[in-house]
Amino acid sequence: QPPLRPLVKPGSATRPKTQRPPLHKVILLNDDYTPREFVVGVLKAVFRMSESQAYAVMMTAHRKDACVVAVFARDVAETKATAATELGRAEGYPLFFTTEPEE
Ligand code: TYC
Repeated sequence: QPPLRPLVKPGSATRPKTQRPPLHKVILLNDDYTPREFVVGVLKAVFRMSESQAYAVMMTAHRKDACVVAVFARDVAETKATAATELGRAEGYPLFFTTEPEE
């Protein structure tokens, strides 16, 4: 007689799917006043982007009015968006970052 083999892979029937927190996008909005180089500096400082990454994101926001910067857990997205917006505000610029849930 062949050995009896389990019908169900051990563990697979009862193991719950891992829950991941929903991600939130940080979105950079264009404005007419904040200098391009300042936007690039904020992206580098707050989002740890390289000069070329930051320049590309800044130019996309400039040309299309908005650009997704990155996605994070909600609290991280909100903290970074606020910190980046505050850097502009401290210099009197209307630079604005917002957040929205991903899909
Ligand atoms: N539009 C600004 C200018 O021409 C530069 C800028 C780009 C500002 C992107 C904000 O999200 C922004 N000085």
